[in-house]
Amino acid sequence: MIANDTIAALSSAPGLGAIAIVRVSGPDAIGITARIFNAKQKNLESDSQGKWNAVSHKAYVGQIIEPASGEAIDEVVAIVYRAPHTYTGEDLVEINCHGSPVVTRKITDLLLNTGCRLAQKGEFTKRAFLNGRIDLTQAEAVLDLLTSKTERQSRLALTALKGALGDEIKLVRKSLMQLMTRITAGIDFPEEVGELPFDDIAGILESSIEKLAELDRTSRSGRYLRTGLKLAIVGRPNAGKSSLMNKLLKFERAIVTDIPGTTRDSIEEPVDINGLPVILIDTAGVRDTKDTVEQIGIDRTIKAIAEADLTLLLIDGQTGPGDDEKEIVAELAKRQTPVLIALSKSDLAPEARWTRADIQKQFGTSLHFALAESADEPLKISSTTGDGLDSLRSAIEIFATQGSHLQELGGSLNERQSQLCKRALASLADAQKTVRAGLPQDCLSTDLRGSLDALDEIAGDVVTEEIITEVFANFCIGK
Ligand SMILES: Nc1nc2c(ncn2[C@@H]2O[C@H](COP(=O)(O)OP(=O)(O)OP(=O)(O)O)[C@@H](O)[C@H]2O)c(=O)[nH]1
Ligand SMILES: [Mg+2]
Repeated sequence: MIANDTIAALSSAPGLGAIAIVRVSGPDAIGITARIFNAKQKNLESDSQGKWNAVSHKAYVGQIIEPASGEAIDEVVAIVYRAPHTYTGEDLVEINCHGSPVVTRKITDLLLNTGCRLAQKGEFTKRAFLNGRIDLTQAEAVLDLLTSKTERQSRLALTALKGALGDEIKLVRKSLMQLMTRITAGIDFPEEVGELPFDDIAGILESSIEKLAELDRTSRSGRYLRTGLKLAIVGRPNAGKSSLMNKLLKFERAIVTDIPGTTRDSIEEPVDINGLPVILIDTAGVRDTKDTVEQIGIDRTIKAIAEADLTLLLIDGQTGPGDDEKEIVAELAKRQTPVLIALSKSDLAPEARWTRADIQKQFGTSLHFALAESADEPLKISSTTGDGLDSLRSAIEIFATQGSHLQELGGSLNERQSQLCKRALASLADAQKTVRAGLPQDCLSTDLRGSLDALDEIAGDVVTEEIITEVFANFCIGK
């Protein structure tokens, strides 16, 4: 795509800063900048008509000048990038000016009055995509990187930005494309090429399904990484829930007393747990009560369980599980919210040893445990000494990432990508049925085409204007 207009916008954060960057991109980016920029070396690099022959990837020191009045606006450094090796794939100039909102507005206004149009949200990145500099997964990774709140998020976004996620999809796409070509050749030239054995087809379908299913499993972790994992701490009154919340937050957010029923309302706070954005929810302890206010709090605990991605059932290590936990365990069993169990106050009860099996037996219910049995030793924690909190953080991390190697898989699928991945998987499952039923091989082409189309849409090889608009709508102006 060659855009015929040149866009400009402030690309650094709005507001006061030491420096700011105004970006200009498009066919006339250098010409327009030249009209408002008086570079110290500019004259040396002008042709006979006075046109600025700026050298690519070079920084020019100079002044921004209001053309009408000749008034100097700011002392800046303009970096020129010539197409095609630029962020957008077009001629691009980055004007590094002083970070005053007055200066940046003035420079942007000058550019807009000299032939630029104000860039739309994400338009620089959109142009990079349309010019084939990046695929759609990389464009989405740009947004993920910009909005990342933890180190883990930004590392993962950077991996996808380098194109690793798109490459994984392209590998599957390539083998399915080869399969389709081979099947077609076999049908068109039965004598020369011959039909591909069904076992070979089944093998390729199976490995493609396996890979796509593995990638799709990353989407749940991706959601936790992008929007945060909701973790509700639940248990009977006085189990130590609020103390744990405060310890994880490293500040005294919730009231702690030795009076059972201290916490009345659910309290939510964000916290970084091993690089994961987690929304901690401290809840009112559940028990039979005639106190109206306490009962409202308990109703809110039940609601928190329903909304949580993960619950931590905290059992007082001094007493172990008992009748007091009955109601809450029943609720957890009913909701099937993933559960981690921890025994609290290990400083007072170092010998506590209840396992998940003991708890299942005691209550005769089957809970939906967050981790596999092997990874789920009974956690013993103390909010007083901090013992066991690292193990608790690891357990939360293992649950959120499902132990999957998101880095190696190139990132995690977002909602859009996951839906397309599921569509590709459904088409491949249909193809498998066709193979198993021993139907003629030409029956496979519709299903293979269906999965290829879905995969193409993930990387953006084939997308509608509507999808592009939707992807870039979440960006900010200047990116
Ligand atoms: N020694 C020791 N005491 C603890 C620990 N955790 C909590 N406590 C004490 O246990 C009592 C209850 O703690 P909270 O954190 O308020 O318990 P809770 O589960 O929030 O109770 P409710 O809000 O009533 O449901 C307080 O006296 C805490 O100081 C711990 O790890 N070790
Ligand atoms: Mg409390």
